[in-house]
Parts: sequence; structure tokens; C-alpha cells
Amino acid sequence: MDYRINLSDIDILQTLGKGAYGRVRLGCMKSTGQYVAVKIIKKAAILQQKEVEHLISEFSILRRINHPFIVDFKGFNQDSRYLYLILQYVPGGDLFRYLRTIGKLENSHACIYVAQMILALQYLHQNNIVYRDLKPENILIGADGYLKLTDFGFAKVIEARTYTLCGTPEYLAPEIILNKGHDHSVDWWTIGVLIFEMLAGIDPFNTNDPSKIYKRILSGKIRYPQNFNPRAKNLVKHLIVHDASKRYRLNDIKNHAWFEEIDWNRLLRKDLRMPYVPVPRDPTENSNLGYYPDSVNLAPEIAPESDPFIEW
Ligand code: ISQ
Repeated sequence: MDYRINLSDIDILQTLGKGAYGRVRLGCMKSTGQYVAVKIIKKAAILQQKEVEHLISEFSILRRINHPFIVDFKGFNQDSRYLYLILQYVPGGDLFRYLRTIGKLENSHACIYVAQMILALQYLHQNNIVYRDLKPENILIGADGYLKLTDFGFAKVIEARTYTLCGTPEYLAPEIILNKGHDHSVDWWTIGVLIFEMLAGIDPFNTNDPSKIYKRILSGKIRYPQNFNPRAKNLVKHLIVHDASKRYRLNDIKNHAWFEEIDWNRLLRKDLRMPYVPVPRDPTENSNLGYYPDSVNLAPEIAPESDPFIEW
């Protein structure tokens, strides 16, 4: 399947978000009126080899995955200056903004939100992808109130664990025999941080002095607010664990008492009631997604043959 989408088929509208790579703008498919999100990446900003690799990896991951709690990939294009990733438009804003607006989440709401991210990570891990960048900014709220994970710029494809089937076993490390890749475990740490932030309204390592943040993470000390749900606290204590081999992983997490109320199968089928459903609105009218000046010039451009195109 060819994912190339003609940019001349899209009206490019206001900016939805900004990052180091460039920005995400709202687009409207001229033929259908359907909204899309267009992630615009400035080639000049990604000249370092590592960043090019991240981008190629983001693209190759997005094109092969499909999950209810992950933003849908629609296509891509490029011209001499920009790369364009065309994604599903998710209208409810991101969880960062939502959290800052309402302060913190009720326990049952946090639980059902985190559960969706666990299913998204489970799916990615099953497909040998580690996400590595879970945070409220990367979680969008869909029109139906279900969440969508976005931004695969840091996601990494890891080696499929097939070593045990080939080669001699004498040299196999226990974590390979036991299929306990430490790669996945970084995502379970971030689930712990996410649970804390949703319930406390602030991340567990927050400090006024940004230079102290690494020290705080490495110190391992976390202070829980008084009213922090005890089951959630128990779970976080098993996730924010320095020794990755001792950290809870998928089954420990899904079977934890904090998720007692969650019917994982019904959740995956989107057969549960969501705590918050965004009010439908015209996305081109003063959005709740924040104001970013639309300074990127998107005049359609036909690229000359010699352009430094990136081969996907
Ligand atoms: C889709 N819809 C709204 C905002 C977005 C931001 C980043 C990536 C995809 C998005």
C-alpha cells in the first residue's frame, strides 16, 4: 500500500502543537472535508544522523501498527524542506492540558486512563516496539473520550527474541531464556510515573530546580500525597523500581488490585463508559489546544530532482 498523500489534497489550517522537530497542524482533506493532523518536520532540524534514524523509525513503526489506543497513521509526503506525517486528527486535546486544567484525576478515572495506555504498550511490546516516551503530552483524548498515544519519535524497534530457537544455549543470559528483556521495562517505569502524576497532579520527581531532577530520579525517594489511593501507591512502588529486573511487568500490572474493576477485554473493545467526553466543536474555531502562531510557510512547493530526500 502506498501511503503517499498529496499535500495539494489537504488544506493546511492552524497549529495544534509544537515540538523540537517542528509542529503539528490541522489539515482538512479537500475531497471529503475530513480533518487530519499533519506533523511537519523541518529537514534542516534533523540533520544529525541519530535524528534521521529516529524519524525513519517513527515512520516505519507508525505505518505497521494499528491499535484503538494509538493514533492512526494515514500517510506521508515530503518536499525539499519538510517531511509531512499525516495522522488521524484527535479532537480532545492532550492529557497534559487536561490534567493542568482539572488539577488531578479521580482514582477511577486515572485507573481507566492508565489501563488504556497499558494495552497500547502491551500491543507495542508484542510487536517488538518499546515506546520510551510515555508522558501526558503524548496522550490525546479522542472524540469518544478514549485515549490515543501519539509521537513515536523515541520509539525503538528491538530484536525479536528468537535467540533461544537458534544457536547454542551455553552462552544465553538468563534474561533471554526467561524472555525478560529489560528493554520493555522502561515503559513500565513510565506507567508508574504517569499513575503518580494523574493522581497527584504533579510528577513524582518535580523540583523547582531542573538541574536536580536527575538526582531526584536516581535517589528513588518519592513522597506520596496523603490521600493517594493505597492500591495505586502499592503499584507505583512496584513500577518506580531502579532494578529493572525487579520491576513489575505486564501480567503483574494487569493483575494488580488497582485494576480490579477493569474488564480488559471490554476496554479493548471500547465497551466501557469514559469519564470525560470532549464537547464536539469545529476545530477551526478558537480551539482549546493552545495558541501557537502559524509562522511556518506552507506554500506548496514542487521539489527539484536534486533535493535531499530521505529514503524510507
Ligand atoms: C492529532 N490530533 C491532534 C493533535 C495531534 C498532535 C500530535 C500528533 C497527532 C495529533
